[in-house]
Amino acid sequence: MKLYGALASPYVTRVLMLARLKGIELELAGIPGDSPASDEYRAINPIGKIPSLDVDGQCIAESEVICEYLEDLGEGRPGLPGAPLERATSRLISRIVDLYIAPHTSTFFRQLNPANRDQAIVDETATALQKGFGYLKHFMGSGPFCVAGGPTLGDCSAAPYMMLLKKVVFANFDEVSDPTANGGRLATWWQAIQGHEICSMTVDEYGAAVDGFMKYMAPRVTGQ
Ligand SMILES: N[C@@H](CCC(=O)N[C@@H](CS)C(=O)NCC(=O)O)C(=O)O
Repeated sequence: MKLYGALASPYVTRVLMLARLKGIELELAGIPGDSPASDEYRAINPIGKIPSLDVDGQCIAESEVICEYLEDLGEGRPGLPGAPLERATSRLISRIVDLYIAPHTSTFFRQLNPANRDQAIVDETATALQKGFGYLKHFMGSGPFCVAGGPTLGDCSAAPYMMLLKKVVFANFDEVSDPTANGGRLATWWQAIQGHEICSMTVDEYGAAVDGFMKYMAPRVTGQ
C-alpha cells in the first residue's frame, strides 16, 4: 500500500496518524506530477485531492474512507472503539471536523492578508467556527480523548485540524480564541493528544509542515 499525498495536509495526517496508531506501515509516496491538479495524479484520482491510497494498483480516495479501509483490514490495534455507540461518536467527531470546522478554516485562509480583509466575513466565520467547537464539545465523550481513554478516528481527524487552526486562525485573528487554551473539554482533549507519543509526534510533524507551507505562501496570502 502507498499513500499519495504530502504531510502539509490535515487529511493526509489523519490517515498517517490512524495507520501509526494501528501499527500499519504506510509509505508516504508524494504526489504524482507534484500536484493534486496534475494530469498524472488525476489519472489516479480524478477528484484531484490528497490523500489517496494505492492498494495493488487500485485507488481509494477520501481520507475518511481510507481510514475505514485500514480499520476493515482487521490488522493491528483498533482505530475505532469497540462499542457501536462509541464507534458512532468517533465517526461523528470526524464528520463534524469535515462539515463544521474545515470549511471555515479555508475561509480564514482567504482572509489572511489584513490589507484585503473583509471584516464582515471574518466575524461571520468566527461565529460559525465557535459553533463548530461547541458541536465537538457537545458530542465528545467523557474522555480524555474524543471518545474514551485512547485515541481513535475522531482524534486523528480533529487533532491535525486543531493544529492547523492554531497556526492559521488563532495566531492571526483575534476574533477567535483557542478553545484548547483555557480549560474545558477541548483543553483536556488537547492535553491528552499532547501526552500521547504517536499523536503528539504526528501532530508536531504536521505543524512543522504547516509552518513550511505558510512561509512559502506568505508573500501571496499575508502580503508580507
Ligand atoms: N474530503 C477530502 C478532502 C481532501 C482535501 O481537501 N485535500 C486538499 C489538501 S489539504 C487538496 O488535495 N486540495 C487540492 C485541491 O483542492 O486542489 C478528504 O477527506 O480526503
